[in-house]
Amino acid sequence: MTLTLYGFALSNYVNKVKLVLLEKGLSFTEERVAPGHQPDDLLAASPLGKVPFLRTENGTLCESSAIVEYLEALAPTPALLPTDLWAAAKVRELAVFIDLHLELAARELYPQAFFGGTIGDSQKARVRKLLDKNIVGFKRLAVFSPYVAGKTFTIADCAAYVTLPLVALSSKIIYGEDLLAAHGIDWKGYGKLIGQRPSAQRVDADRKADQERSIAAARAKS
Ligand SMILES: N[C@@H](CCC(=O)N[C@@H](CS)C(=O)NCC(=O)O)C(=O)O
Repeated sequence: MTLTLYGFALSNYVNKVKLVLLEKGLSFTEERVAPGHQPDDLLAASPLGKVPFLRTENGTLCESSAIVEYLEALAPTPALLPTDLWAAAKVRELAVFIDLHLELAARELYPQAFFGGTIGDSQKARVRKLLDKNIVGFKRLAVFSPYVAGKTFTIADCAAYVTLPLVALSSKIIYGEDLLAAHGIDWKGYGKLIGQRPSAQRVDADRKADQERSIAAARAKS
């Protein structure tokens, strides 16, 4: 199966999928696509212009969670979901929770935290309330012993590893307080553990290289 991952190395959702591809030892190529600037043929693959999407011999697939599920079925070993049905459902529950209730809430802060924009005070207050509530909820579900869903590395770790630093960093920049740490989540310790994996090291190295390329390109323009 020929697999091509479309996106860019700064994207957390792209990196979630890339972690799965790397963990499974699947061979794949990457095509850089900047978000929101897609010609019609790419919009056919990802109708909202979002990344990632995956091209396979069967066609294209968007939405990182659908891609992850497809890859798990395509290459069942090493397994990133438990074989027990219920245990697998609990891992999926946590992975969805991370995307919907941590990442999507924190995402509202990114324009000001990372991209030089501004967001209003009422938005900041609303997101703060939501994050406080959702992080407490996340703490109830997450296990961290040592992996986010329990004893084994799973798709929930692929979501957590790319999301937790963004929640921590964006809240620190906007509110002056890392809300994950404030709620007692040792995301740095967890990040160190996952960061030892070759898959995570590759994702981190690619992200840094992409960041440096963007900075150099912006400098060259000015
Ligand atoms: N639910 C989507 C979210 C993907 C997403 O939001 N990707 C961002 C990059 S991290 C993007 O493409 N944003 C551009 C846009 O929304 O126009 C997924 O899981 O794949």
